[in-house]
Amino acid sequence: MTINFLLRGVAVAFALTLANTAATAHSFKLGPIDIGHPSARVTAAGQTIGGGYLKLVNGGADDRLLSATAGVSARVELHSMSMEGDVMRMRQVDAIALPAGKTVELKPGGLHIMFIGLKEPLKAGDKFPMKLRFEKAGEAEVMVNVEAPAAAGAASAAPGHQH
Ligand SMILES: [Cu+2]
Repeated sequence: MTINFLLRGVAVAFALTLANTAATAHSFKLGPIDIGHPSARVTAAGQTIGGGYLKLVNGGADDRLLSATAGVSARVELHSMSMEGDVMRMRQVDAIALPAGKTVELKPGGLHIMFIGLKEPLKAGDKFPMKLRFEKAGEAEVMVNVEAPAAAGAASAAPGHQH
């Protein structure tokens, strides 16, 4: 399944979210892979999808993130996002490559986890478990922190991770 969505004016909201994540960092370890600060963006009432982010540091051999699962939504997908001209395009990917010795960041505007069919809105301060499956390192369960964009006033006026 491929999804293409048009997103405009999202760069400001992404920058604000990145600035927010350092304050409450937490991380998990699975063999040679460090899983840094899994987080999800707060969602509005009635919003059925949400974005998930984390930082993967691979201290071992080449690996791949194959899937993520969580009870908060009907489905969880791995997505890529890129600018084509002034249009943001998002599509599902089969896996996310983790080359040996490299850091891969899932973040707003780039690779991310997508929670599809949310059962309830994600509220700031909530935490929920998510399972990650890697081709070689196996499975890890991490806790995802739900976070609001840093500057709520400014961010609410801008389009967020809406797709
Ligand atoms: Cu997405």
